[in-house]
Amino acid sequence: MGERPVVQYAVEDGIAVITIDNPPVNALGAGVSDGIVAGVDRANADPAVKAIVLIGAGRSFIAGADIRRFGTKRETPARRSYDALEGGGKPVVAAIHGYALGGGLENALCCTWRIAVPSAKVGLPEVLIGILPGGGGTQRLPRLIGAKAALEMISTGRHVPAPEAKALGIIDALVDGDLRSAAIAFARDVAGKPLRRIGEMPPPAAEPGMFEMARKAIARKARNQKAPYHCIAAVEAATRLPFTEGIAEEKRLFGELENSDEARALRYAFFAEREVARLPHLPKDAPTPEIRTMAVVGAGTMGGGIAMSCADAGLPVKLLDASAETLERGLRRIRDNYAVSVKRGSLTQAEMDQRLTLIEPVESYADIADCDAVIEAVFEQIAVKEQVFAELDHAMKPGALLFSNTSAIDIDKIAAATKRPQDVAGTHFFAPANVMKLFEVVEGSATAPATMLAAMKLGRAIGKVSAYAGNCDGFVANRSRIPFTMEQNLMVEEGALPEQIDRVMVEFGYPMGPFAVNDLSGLDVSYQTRRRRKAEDPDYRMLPVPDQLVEMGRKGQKTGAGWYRYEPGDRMPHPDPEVARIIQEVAAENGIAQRAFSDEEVLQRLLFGSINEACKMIAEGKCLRASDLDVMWLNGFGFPRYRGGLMFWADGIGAREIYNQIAAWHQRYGARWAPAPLLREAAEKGGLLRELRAPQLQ
Ligand code: 3H9
Repeated sequence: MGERPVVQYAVEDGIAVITIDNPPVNALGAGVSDGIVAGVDRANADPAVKAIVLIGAGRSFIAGADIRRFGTKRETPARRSYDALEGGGKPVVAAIHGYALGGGLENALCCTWRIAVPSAKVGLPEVLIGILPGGGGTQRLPRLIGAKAALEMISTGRHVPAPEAKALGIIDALVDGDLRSAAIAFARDVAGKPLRRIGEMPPPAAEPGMFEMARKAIARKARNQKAPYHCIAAVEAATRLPFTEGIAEEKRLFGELENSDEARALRYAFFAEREVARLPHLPKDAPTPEIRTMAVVGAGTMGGGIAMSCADAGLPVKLLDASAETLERGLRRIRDNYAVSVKRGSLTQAEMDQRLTLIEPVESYADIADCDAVIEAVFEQIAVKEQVFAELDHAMKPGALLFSNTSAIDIDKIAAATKRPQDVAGTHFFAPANVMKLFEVVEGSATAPATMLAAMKLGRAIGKVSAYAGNCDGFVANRSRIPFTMEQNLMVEEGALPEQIDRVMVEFGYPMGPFAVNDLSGLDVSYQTRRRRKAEDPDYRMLPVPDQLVEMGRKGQKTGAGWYRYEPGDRMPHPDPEVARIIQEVAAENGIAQRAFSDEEVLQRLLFGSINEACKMIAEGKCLRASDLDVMWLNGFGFPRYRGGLMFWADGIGAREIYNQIAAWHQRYGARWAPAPLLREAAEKGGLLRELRAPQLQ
């Protein structure tokens, strides 16, 4: 038997049905566009065919061009499916379910009609992978729905739900029931009606100043990127050029983006975020227990945020706290957080009310015994955690999964407080838990594969990006950040000012510099941690500058001063000569020579130590893939997505150069810069850092 064709053709009731069948998401891979062209030609040539339906098999219409093929050499087809669909003499009905994205929606826009099931989503998300719609979308969508609405869709790349798409005029009809039969019936109805070709519509009008305003609005977010600006330029072209010239302009702009650094980085990030979901070292046949009901222990800031994440995803959650007062305070905080979203317009009051009904406050372990999984989010102290897990072990039904949101405590010690360590894993959220996407799943030495898989799935189900972490101090994400934070502080002692370091990182693409972030989250937390660490380890390197700031009452924004000073009622950081003076004093007391830093040195000192640490964690098997670390930095630490991630960015410099620099710093600064053997190996072999994998995956 031959392989099933990626495009199938059938005629039913005088209607030709062209079905795209290219799993998993009907991307426009090899043969798909040719298959559509052949189907359309065949239908147009057959007098018995009155109209044509274009539909997707499986879970989606068409998710767009095959992203894997970008940046590779591709043959230019003799005729594009877009031209064939729009140019024929018979009406074509696009029947949409699942997703019609990118080239998928662009093909649909070349059809005469578009119908969809209510759950479908449409969009032109190309900007998110550093390109622009290159199949006529920038010219047809503005003609169909107006320049303003099209500009918004194309420059955000957002997925528009079918009912909204109908209101915008993208979808002609919403249909319930079997889509294929509905599409055939619709096609029979419209057969013989005049054909409306979007490409023949006049250029849409644009409000004066609209494009200039759009450029201004994205200036901060689109720093260092071309694609968002090219998207605006392409829509602008639609408003002032005849269709064919607009298409030529779109093609020209697309050509400038396809192989750009940002497009390569964003494509890499797209696939890294899919790869991170896989745990190939676990047995293939491990079951994945279903989690339908959740409990969270601890109604503090983290616990509340976790409960919100569950409720946001429609998952019922019981929130347990031993103290009625803490519980009430926690609930108030949750209500206040939702109310802010309602005020901002990102949530409706009805949605807020619905979410609140999913969060049930309870005061005893017996009340949560029946839940499928529980996440502990209590005070970060081993004795407290052990007590909670002993209670959970006693109370929870057999098979319930016991997760800890610890960011610092050994999962094995926590699991040892139970008689079911196989059911225990870490599920580490990043603050604020209801906002940050990263969800580290920590495997203890006794954690069962089923527990790991269920935790990974739970993360995805609540809209997070789940990533594997081995059990080690700091787990993977935070451990990889330690050198960054250390160098940030040590450079200051050597003479780089916080405002220089922050500027370098903002110019690099971070939304905020690390010192401004410290001020936002408060300097006192890490101050306490340092004291604790010093008590445990006399060799622990203290940080006298931030220590002194805290001791002077400069704890960050909340006290009106930290690394910067703040005007009342304003969050804008102002460089403070007082801080410069403290730095000089500390340096003088400790005999640290002051010098100037180039911006490049600042950037490299901050990031190279983390690359080195990543190599160590991969060699230890704590981090499975370098690309997992990239996903963590993108979703947990605000690393600029258009740079792919820490290790992808590192490859732009090269393992050899990074190794040489680290080796030089090792000579100069000592043990903390000892190069990782895996980094040395990559440098010697000329390998790519982003392709490094843990021993258990080899
Ligand atoms: C474009 O169209 C350019 C045009 O303007 C024309 C220019 C000339 N290509 O995400 P999932 C794979 S640009 C290749 O886990 P979900 C994905 O890697 C494109 N592969 O599922 C994964 O594979 P695996 C514009 C793709 O249900 C599997 O499908 N379109 C593509 O969570 C399942 O994916 C986009 O940017 C693709 N286009 O989400 C849409 N799409 O199983 C990109 C998916 O091996 N895609 N795969 O890991 C998405 O946003 C999501 O995949 C989607 C489904 C929402 C569709």
